[in-house]
Amino acid sequence: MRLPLILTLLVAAILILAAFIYYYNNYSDIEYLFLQDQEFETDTSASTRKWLPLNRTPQQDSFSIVDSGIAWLRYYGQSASVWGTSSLLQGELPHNWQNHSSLIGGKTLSSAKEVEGIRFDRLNLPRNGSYLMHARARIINRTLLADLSNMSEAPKANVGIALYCSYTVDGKESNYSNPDTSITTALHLDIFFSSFSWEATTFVEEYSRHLTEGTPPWDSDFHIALTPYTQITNVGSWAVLAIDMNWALSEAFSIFSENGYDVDSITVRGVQVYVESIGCLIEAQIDYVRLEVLED
Ligand SMILES: [Ca+2]
Repeated sequence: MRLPLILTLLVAAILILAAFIYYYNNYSDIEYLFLQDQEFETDTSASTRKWLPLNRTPQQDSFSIVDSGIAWLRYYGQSASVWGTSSLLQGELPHNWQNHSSLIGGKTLSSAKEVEGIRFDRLNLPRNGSYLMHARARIINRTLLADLSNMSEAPKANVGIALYCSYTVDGKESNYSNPDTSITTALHLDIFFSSFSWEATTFVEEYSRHLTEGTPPWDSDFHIALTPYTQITNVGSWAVLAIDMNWALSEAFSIFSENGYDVDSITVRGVQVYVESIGCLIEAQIDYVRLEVLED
């Protein structure tokens, strides 16, 4: 009677060990997205700059620069009907819009190499709390500009980081660089550091967790917007955020699923830090955006 019991225990132990090895190997296969010049140390005036200034819906008194260790972004959003952005780009935007420098990826920041994209699989995401985005930023100015009677929606002002991704459905990858903006080919994943909307007489915090589809002629892509639990609320003082990338990536896949899209993986191909607004002035500074992988 004893031998079968020992055998059973032995087999159970081997199975547990095999499961552990499988689990560990799977996770250790993950490659992580990092950023070049995540401390903003190379000024945008330098030819070796890693971040490219961009301005969508250009307006007077708007700019995006990296200077003396700080990314400084300002968008003067007078329009009552059109969003605009001041941003800094690294990597490639969808539809062949623009590209600059290169994202880096790998198992650690020190071993990360230039890559076209970093893929995250729905069924094999970085563990909860193991992959963090730290950002230090402050809002310099947030002011209502538009005449409220002309507004088609509430004036809004956001600061954040956008991950531009191709995606796969049933293993088939979207045609990220397709210049035809009437075709859905990309995910724009917006993670807000600060998100405010004008209500009656004041700015109030917005908490986003939704998917929208782009409006041509801009694009027809998927846009997922996420606000972390803690965001920058006051104007003037520096704030430090720690965003769990497991949360952001898991939420993106959940939101796709809730909207009926069965997406298996996303591949980050471009990143922008930005301010954006409609009907408001928004000005912010970012000291760093550090992506960090924690050891076991
Ligand atoms: Ca810095």
